[in-house]
Formats: sequence, structure tokens, C-alpha cells
Amino acid sequence: MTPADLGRCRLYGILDLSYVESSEAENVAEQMIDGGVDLIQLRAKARSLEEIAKIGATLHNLASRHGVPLVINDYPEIARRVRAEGAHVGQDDLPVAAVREIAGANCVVGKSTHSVDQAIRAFCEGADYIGFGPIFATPTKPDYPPIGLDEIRKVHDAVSIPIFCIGGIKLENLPEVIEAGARRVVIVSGLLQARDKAEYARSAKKLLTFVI
Ligand code: 3NM
Repeated sequence: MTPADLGRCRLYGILDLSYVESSEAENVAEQMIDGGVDLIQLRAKARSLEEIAKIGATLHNLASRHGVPLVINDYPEIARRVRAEGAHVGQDDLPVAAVREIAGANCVVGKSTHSVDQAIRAFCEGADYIGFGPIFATPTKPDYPPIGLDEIRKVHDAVSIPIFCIGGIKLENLPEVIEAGARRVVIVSGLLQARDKAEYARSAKKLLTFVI
């Protein structure tokens, strides 16, 4: 995945195994892809490396058949092993250059940021994209104070890599997140808990498609 490919991404879906049974991961990823997610991340907290690698390989197989890049959260060594297109890390993880070294030069590296200062630091560190949030309080990532909508425009003025707003974003509040300046978003629980996940993703994508 090139930076230009990344720049075209609007809707980032995270397949978080706290919402999805491992046995359902492939099926759910298929629905997300059907709905038009531009990127898929595998997020698996408290699972064995072997299990994450196994699911990662299955998802990579599926996603690459559809031309959708796969990003592995937290484990750049697994990103390399399953030939994922991206590796994503948080503030307490290795620096971007070290992640890139492990994941491989062809892997894009994303970093979670929780303030405009952290976003600037991640940009200077060489991240290919950032997550920026949580915009709203969310049970998917508890213990993080919400940033609020006002910072969205500031972070877009401050850094020029793709910014994916994240945290508590649902179809219902997506218009106000876009209105506040977001061009790209991540939706986790809203999408994974939707009855019709493909339709949910399709609706979100439609709202994001015409944002300049
Ligand atoms: N990272 P939901 S917020 C995985 O702010 C994650 O870095 C965040 O899930 C950050 O769409 C978050 O269910 C959870 O709120 C997003």
C-alpha cells in the first residue's frame, strides 16, 4: 500500500475480537469488505500470538482477494509474518522507525494519538497515518478521556498525513464529526454490533465519500 492508496481511504474498519468470536472473524471481515471499508485492522487484545497470526493469515488471504489492505494492531512481527499491508501501534509501543524495521519496508505504519501534540510527534516520527481520538467516550477503549469535536480541525491544520478520527463514532454522530472537519474515520462497535454490517458500512462510506 502506497501513501497515495492510504490517502484514498475514508472508512477504516477494525475487526476487534472483543466484539467478534474468532470463528466468525472471516465472515465478519467479508461483510465489512462487502460494505466498502477501505482498510481493515485486526485488533486482538489478550490473545496468543499464535491465534492472532492464524486469524491474521486468514484475513489477509480474504482481504487481498478483494484488494483491501490489512493492518495488524500491536504486533509488527505478525504484520511481517502474514504479509499484512500495515502495522498499527499505540503511544506506549516501539517508535515508528523500529516498528517499520520489524514489519518490513513495504508495510505502512500507523500510530494512535490522543492529542494534537501527540499527533504532531507521530507525524515528525514518520508515521504514515494516525488515529486521533477518542473523539467521544467509548467502551471499546475505556480510561481515555474524550478529546471532543473541537480538536478535529486543529489536528488537520497541524499534520498532513491521513488522520482517522476514532472513538465513539457511529452512523448517528458521523455527520457532526464530518462537520467538525473529519475526512476519515474508524468505526468499531457501531459497525460490529450492527445487525446488517455491510449496510452499516455502506451508509458510513456514503457520508464520507463526498467530503473534500
Ligand atoms: N482507539 P468504537 S478509541 C481502538 O482513541 C480505539 O486511540 C482509540 O471503538 C483511540 O468505535 C478506540 O467502538 C475504540 O468507539 C474505538
